[in-house]
Amino acid sequence: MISSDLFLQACRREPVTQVPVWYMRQAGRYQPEYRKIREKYSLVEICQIPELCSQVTKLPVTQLGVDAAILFSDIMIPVGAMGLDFEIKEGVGPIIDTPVRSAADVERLRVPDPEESLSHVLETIHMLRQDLTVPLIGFSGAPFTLASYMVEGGPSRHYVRTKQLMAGNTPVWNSLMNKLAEMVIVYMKAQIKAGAQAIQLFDSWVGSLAPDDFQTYVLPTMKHIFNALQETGVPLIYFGVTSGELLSMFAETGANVIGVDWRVPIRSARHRVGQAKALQGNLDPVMLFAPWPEIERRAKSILDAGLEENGFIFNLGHGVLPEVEVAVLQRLTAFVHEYSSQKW
Ligand code: 1CP
Repeated sequence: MISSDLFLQACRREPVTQVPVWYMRQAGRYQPEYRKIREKYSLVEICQIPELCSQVTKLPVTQLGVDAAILFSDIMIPVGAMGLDFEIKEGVGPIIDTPVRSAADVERLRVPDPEESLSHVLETIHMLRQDLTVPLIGFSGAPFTLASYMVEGGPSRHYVRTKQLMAGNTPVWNSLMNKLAEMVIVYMKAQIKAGAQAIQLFDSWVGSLAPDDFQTYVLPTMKHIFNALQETGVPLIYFGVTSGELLSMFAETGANVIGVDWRVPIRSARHRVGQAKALQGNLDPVMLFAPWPEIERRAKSILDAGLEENGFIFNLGHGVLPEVEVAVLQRLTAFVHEYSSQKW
């Protein structure tokens, strides 16, 4: 089958005939079909059954007409393969009963061999590449965000224990970051080898750090990861929420595409990351509950700024919320395509 390359072209900052669009969390609870599957299977079960997982991954591609598919999985899946048990609690998120807090806890974590302990993920990717007509994005959580769940034991508001470990016991923090970096590198290389055509690293909560702390405790790890993945040749995307003040350092990591949340206007983001990177974003996901003319006005303004340079991918500033109507995302996708192709 012929695959539409709009998304990959935009990642490489090549000229495109219309702006590609996909949505973070484009497979999920806002879809009646997904909710129906979830009546029978847990999130982790869906991830473990390649037929089901590829069906869920493809759902938004046909339903919304987006230009990329993102593997359906969760950032916690490889954490389980590192030997740390977790559960996804309804309405809460990932919960870990035995958090990582000491040198011995870090020592116990294994860097998994994805071909062995994550083979279901790789098989799903193989299956998806057989019949997808758009590029497939693989992903992983980035070390800081993964560490936040591992150290706190679940979602957190202030990341007290995470920051305590980081600033108060830096050698243990560094060994945790190193171990997570090795996991991310082997896992992403395995996903790419299986067929993933781009990679996004979700560092959702790294924006909780002051810029100096990001620079000291996270940036070297991110540079190491992106440097190791460069040789694969696939576009590498780095995304974090509330990361406005970190964007210039995001650009130093070696990522090719920077995901921007809604708090930073696209023109300012371009200024901060420079001309060499593509940008992805950044409609406030809560604005999908606004009346259509308001959504359209905001999408237009994002596109007007995005289209000023090559290398723009339309997305939300964070994931789709479960209460969003399918019809709104369908209309938005069509609008982005139509408006940006007229501009061209
Ligand atoms: O079964 C369910 O519907 C529960 C909700 C849910 C879903 C749909 C969870 C639990 N994970 C997922 C799938 C998921 N997770 C995807 C799907 C692929 C797609 O985009 O279509 C992705 C990319 C993730 C990645 C993920 N998980 C992130 C990074 C992206 C982001 O939204 O910031 C994070 C932080 C998680 C942790 C997590 N897993 C689940 C929840 C509810 C959370 C967030 C908890 C918290 O607020 O800390």
